[in-house]
Amino acid sequence: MVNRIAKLADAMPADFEAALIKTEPNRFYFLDLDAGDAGTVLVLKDKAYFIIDSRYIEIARREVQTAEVILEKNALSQVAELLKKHNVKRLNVENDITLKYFGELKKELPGVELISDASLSQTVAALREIKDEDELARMREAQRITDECFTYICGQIRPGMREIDICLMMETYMRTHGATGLAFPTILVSGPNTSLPHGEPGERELCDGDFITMDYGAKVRGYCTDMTRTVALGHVTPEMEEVYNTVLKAQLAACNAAKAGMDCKAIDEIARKVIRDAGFGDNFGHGLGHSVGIEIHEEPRFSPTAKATAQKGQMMTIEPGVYLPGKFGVRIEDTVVMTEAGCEILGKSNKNLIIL
Ligand SMILES: [Mn+2]
Repeated sequence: MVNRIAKLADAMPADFEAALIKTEPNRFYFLDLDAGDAGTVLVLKDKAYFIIDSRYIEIARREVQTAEVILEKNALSQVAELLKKHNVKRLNVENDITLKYFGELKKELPGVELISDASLSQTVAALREIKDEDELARMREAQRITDECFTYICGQIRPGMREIDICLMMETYMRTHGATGLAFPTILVSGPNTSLPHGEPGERELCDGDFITMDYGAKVRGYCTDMTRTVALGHVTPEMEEVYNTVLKAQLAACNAAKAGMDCKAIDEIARKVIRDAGFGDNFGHGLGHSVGIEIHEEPRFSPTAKATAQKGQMMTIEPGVYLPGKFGVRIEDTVVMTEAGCEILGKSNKNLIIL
């Protein structure tokens, strides 16, 4: 495995002494070990420690190779001892720890300067943005399962089934076909509920003439994928077809144009223009996409206010939508990997209008 801890020390400013990694996704990124919300990682210039309680100590000792694993007794006094031992006077902390934890650090680490600006969090975020081969392989596997699940569920959906039942079938399929988890709780909405971009699946029974929007993804060894498909049941009205084809055109335009080196804002605008030109500009309220990895929503974003430039190796979603309140909505989403030549769509699921 790539030593991500060594990469962190190299990426920090020259006066870097030590960093405390406490947030869950960052700890996972550095250790490649899922210990839930437990454990503390202390990164020094040329050494790292992982202080972890007895629930995870056996697996940590077996799996973690890039940090010395220490059984947790009182994590903060252990950190204090280690800082003293290594003569560390300045400690970078993530800027999204809780105020409560920050207060405890101040109390337990007297004489240590806590650096709580954004420098550590931003440095870690920048490392996490660019996926390495191993991360990419996990996301490809997650997408393969996500695609398979789409084919499976399209063969199962019938009028009269409830949203929550289909949802459960999808989640069961993914968990029994290689997913180590779900990227997020599956969104499955039907009929008028499809105008809610992140509606919750409920007891509504599917009927002829519904759109069904499925926004979901598998997780494989810590890495998420994200896909949305909207399918129809029985038949569509001309208005439904028009909206569907508009969203599809916008999605394809963005997928065809996006490449590393472009402004994220410009990529958003490509899809947004298609939707605006078709007269649905006011019905596409969210950004075009987001980065994805250990977390389902990471930086950067494709949005009208984005400041970043797309970079090679970023995993992004491209997910335009049009939502007509009280009527229906359509969203089509793929996860893509940014390259200098363009963007490669990770999945293979059909995007043309499917009428089941
Ligand atoms: Mn998404």
